[in-house]
Amino acid sequence: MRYLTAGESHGKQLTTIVEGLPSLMPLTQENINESLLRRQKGHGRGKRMQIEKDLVDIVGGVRHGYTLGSPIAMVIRNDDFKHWEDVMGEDPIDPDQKVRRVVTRPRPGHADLNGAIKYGHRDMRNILERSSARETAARVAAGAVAKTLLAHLGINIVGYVREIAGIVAKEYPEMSMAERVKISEDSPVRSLDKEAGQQMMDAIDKAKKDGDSIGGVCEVYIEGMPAGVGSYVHYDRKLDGRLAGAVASINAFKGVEFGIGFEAARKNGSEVHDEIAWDKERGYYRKTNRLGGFEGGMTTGMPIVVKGVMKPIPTLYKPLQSVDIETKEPFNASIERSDSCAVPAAAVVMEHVVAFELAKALLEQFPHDQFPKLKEAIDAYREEVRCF
Ligand code: EPS
Repeated sequence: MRYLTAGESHGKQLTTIVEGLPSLMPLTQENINESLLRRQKGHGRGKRMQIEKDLVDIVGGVRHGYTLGSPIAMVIRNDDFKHWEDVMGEDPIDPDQKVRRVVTRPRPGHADLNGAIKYGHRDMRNILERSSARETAARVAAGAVAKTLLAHLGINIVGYVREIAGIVAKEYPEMSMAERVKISEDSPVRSLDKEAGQQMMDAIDKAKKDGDSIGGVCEVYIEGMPAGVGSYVHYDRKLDGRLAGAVASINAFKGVEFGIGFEAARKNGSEVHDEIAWDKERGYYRKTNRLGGFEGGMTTGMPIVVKGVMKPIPTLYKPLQSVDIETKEPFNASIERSDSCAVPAAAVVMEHVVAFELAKALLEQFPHDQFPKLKEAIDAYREEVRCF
């Protein structure tokens, strides 16, 4: 299974194509819209999210509520396009027509300057329109399809916020999946820890007032993946490696951890590795889950716990120095609108990006032309693992 996205932030629409999904899997627009709506929420979002109401239009690959086995094509329209038609239209323009909203001042921390150098654009709008995190809506649509597949296989996934601006939410290793989903959904910053959540909101309000932006840490938690998915035999088949790549590819993400992650560097081996146990009902399990559900590039059958670090959004009201590419003069980069913190939304993006990689790994490992046969094969494998 693979996916492609296309579309510019203030262009007509975002398009997503997911290819390689089995036939006969129940899938509705609601499955995807629920995810899109979650991505739009969160304390700290800017004015753009008041303009957009992200709704998907499935335009291929689904009939009467079931997948056909053909590529799934999805469209999310940009409501803001109506304000940008003359700037973002696809038709050629007269050579003497003045283009509006030309960008010649690269924002520090953005793709603007490097992208302009690479693609030879003097108007950096051609870069920022695509490098914008607006694209994550299209990725969430692909991930929502994957998440639906996982849910039908009894694999559940949720993303929430662990940290914003140095305020760290408590860890709840015993918390059930249902509670994680409900509590994070009810929190404006997707925090499982109410007290820390309030402090995070205060920090976001302060950053907004100061014209600054703040980052944080998202965590994605998955239950129900069978042991032995992924592989140790070759570098590009290690599933934790693939997840790390996918997470690091999210806009503004700078680091990835599994389980106790970087903390492992400061502990002895006996404090890091998880002891193996067995009982009749569960089969093999680990007494702890410090490695976050992976050993040797494969799932252990324990919950998968992945963290991703998001830097503060680089589009700042508070100006940072840069250089105009036409005049070569220094100037202070400032902007008209931005999010002061998008970490809660990024947790939803990360959840969907991870869901896609997990679903993809399952489809590589099990026969997957038809969904009922995939489910049958995975159920049989689970029983095999239990009795191994
Ligand atoms: C973004 C800048 C803002 C954000 C946008 C990402 O958009 P605008 O330039 O239109 O104000 O709102 O995020 C989204 C549109 C979205 O859907 O998440 C950026 O520069 O990355």
